[in-house]
Amino acid sequence: MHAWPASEVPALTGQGRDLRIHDTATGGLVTLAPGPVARIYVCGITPYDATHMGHAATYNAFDLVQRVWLDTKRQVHYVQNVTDVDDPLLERAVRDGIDWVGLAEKETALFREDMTALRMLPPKQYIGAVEAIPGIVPLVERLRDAGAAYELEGDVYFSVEADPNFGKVSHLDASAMRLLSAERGGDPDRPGKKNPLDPMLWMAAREGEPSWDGGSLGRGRPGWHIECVAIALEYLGMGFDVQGGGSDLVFPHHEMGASHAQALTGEFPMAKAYVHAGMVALDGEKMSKSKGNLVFVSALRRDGVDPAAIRLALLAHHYRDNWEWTDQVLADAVARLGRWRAAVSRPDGPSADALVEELREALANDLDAPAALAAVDRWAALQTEQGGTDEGAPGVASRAVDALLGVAL
Ligand code: 5CA
Ligand code: ZN
Repeated sequence: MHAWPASEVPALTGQGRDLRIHDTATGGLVTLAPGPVARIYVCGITPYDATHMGHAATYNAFDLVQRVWLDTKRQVHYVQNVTDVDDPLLERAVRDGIDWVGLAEKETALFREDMTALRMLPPKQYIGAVEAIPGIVPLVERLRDAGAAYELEGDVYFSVEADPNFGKVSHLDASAMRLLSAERGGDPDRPGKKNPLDPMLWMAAREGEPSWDGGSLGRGRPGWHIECVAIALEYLGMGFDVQGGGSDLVFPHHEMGASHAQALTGEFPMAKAYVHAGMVALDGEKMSKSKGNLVFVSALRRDGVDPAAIRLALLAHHYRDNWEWTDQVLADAVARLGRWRAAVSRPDGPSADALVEELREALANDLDAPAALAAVDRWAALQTEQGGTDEGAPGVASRAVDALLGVAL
């Protein structure tokens, strides 16, 4: 699949900082030391509805990760998937009496537009589940042949018992895992499974549903977790730097992904850091396509909201916090954008050199975007109240805000 166009990232003078970030698997901060090419996999959308503020907040977090790395003069190899065949997508197409392929294409196209408007850096490879099937089938065959997978009425399940490190991403107990599995696409109550938590790797063709040639697996379609593992291992390889997503992906998705990868390669962990963004809520409940309590990026854009203000609204929250979208959040962001734009529109001002360092420090410290915004607020207030004589300062400030926060002033 094609991704979306990249906005330019200005190079800043001085030295970028290495990123310290929270790793769910170890439960603490890790300082990442990627090679010259940092590798990141971020779980993409299931395209059955438009991009909402929760998605945008999660992608914003991983965009910041890349901006910190780029500032250290590293290159970034970024891979993202699109779950363009899965139960919720097929169910929505049936509900609305539309073609599932057309639905996925339409929502993916809208996602690209939203990401472009928000100045999110595009992945180098943007890979759909359907196009990944030829790579998924041999992995499932290998897992089966190694005894890490088994067949149940034509479907193929992964055996969590095959992984000595199972549980080391989420650290949940069995009962919590069982509840989350049932909530998030698993089938713990299906009779005949070796362990209720075992996730499906390959689903045999169902009447009226799309299916693909699965070689010795028979016709069918891939399970969810193996999709991301196949794509990540093909394009990034084992031991990449960050696997990212919202906190609703900790279990089962990222736990099972680590397990599949462990059974395939004998190594743990698949990613050096498992990084998870908090959940954005609306009216007290997690924003979700299944509940329908949604604020869409595209709807705000249609209403004339500047995408830079949407981005500032996201940045006003720490990525690991759960937070609530309200009209006030947006109004505050619009006001802040106005203040910042006024501050950089003057030809001179107070020196912004210290501001650049404050932004670097804030983001390197577990992506503390609210601290970064507070630093820009202080510089903008000084500019407004006292001004200054440094001729390059407004340019330095706006380039730093663009490069590190993705906000064009
Ligand atoms: N296709 C899978 C990942 S492989 C999937 O979870 N798709 S999704 O469309 O449901 O979600 C896309 C991303 O947005 C995921 O990282 C998910 O964790 C995140 N996300 C979904 N809802 C919210 C929310 N309310 N707040 C923050 N992030 C969210
Ligand atoms: Zn994923």
